[in-house]
Amino acid sequence: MKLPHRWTAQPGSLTLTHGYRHFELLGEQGKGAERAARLMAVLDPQCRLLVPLRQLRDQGLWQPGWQSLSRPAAMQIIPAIDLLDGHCVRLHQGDYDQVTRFNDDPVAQALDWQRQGAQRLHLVDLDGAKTGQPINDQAVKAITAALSIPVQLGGGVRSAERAEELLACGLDRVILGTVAIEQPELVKELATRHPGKVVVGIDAKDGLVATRGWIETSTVKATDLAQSFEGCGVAAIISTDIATDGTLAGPNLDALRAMAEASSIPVIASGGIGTLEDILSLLSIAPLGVEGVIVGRALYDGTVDLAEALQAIGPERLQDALTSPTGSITG
Ligand code: AMZ
Repeated sequence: MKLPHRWTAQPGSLTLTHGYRHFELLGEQGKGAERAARLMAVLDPQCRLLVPLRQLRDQGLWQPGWQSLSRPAAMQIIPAIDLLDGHCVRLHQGDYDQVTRFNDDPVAQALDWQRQGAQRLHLVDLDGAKTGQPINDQAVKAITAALSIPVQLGGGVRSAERAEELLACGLDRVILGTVAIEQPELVKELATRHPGKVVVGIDAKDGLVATRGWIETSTVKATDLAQSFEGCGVAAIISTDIATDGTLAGPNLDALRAMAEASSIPVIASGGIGTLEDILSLLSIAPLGVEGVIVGRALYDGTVDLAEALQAIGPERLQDALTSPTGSITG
């Protein structure tokens, strides 16, 4: 019997888990099979606990301190390249009329961030997001071929054929935004066919989901959309707060906390990072399942140094956050 390590506590158990929602259990040497059988009896198919943690504790199946001690997940810092007509740009709050052009050589830019230690690259085809057409494919494919780190792409991925074409070209993950709201079944099918490869991009304006280059806003709550993909194999949710995107004003921690609480799918924070302190502030919600952060303008402007940030957010720092929760985690 293969027992997963990752667990999600029921909301009612949060006081018992000191606010931890997502955590890992360690086996006890020599008692793996017996423990697994007892644990399987209190889990649903998505590995959610069906009973309060108190009951597990009373049965000797869980105790504070078991969580994530062997394999702390790292908070990934993911540099972003937004492509508009083949150039590296940043928009202010996603507004196509407020463009800053930073580099005309996207491959050189991508290689530079890989050289500085990035473990993953986030690409956005802004023309694709607006028009649904793959306008920046030449740059996307050249970057994917040049880099050795995994590359993910969002913007204009609106069909299974397009998603699969990109994965076949070597993209590690495809990000689906507009179709997540317009054709959720497509996302679920793709996530089932390509485990670990499908990410949902949820871009929110005042908590409501925006689509098509953020030109349209829906009446769907971002947290409801996140919840609707629970248990269907989506690798992560990229949660973007449009009001802070491209502003360097700091992340919207409340919105991110709500997104992390809405489902057990890992959340990648996007929008508003301006300083190293902004990145470190996310550690307070890392135990809720926030596993990465996308950084764009701050890297181009030099207000965040990628190598320094990667160093600062190393596993030891994260371990501190996981083992010493603060009041802000439990809210
Ligand atoms: O900045 C924008 N206006 C913008 C942007 N960065 N509009 C869309 N996007 C990104 C989303 C997501 O990664 O954050 O494009 C992707 C979604 O594209 P689509 O085509 O699936 O809705």
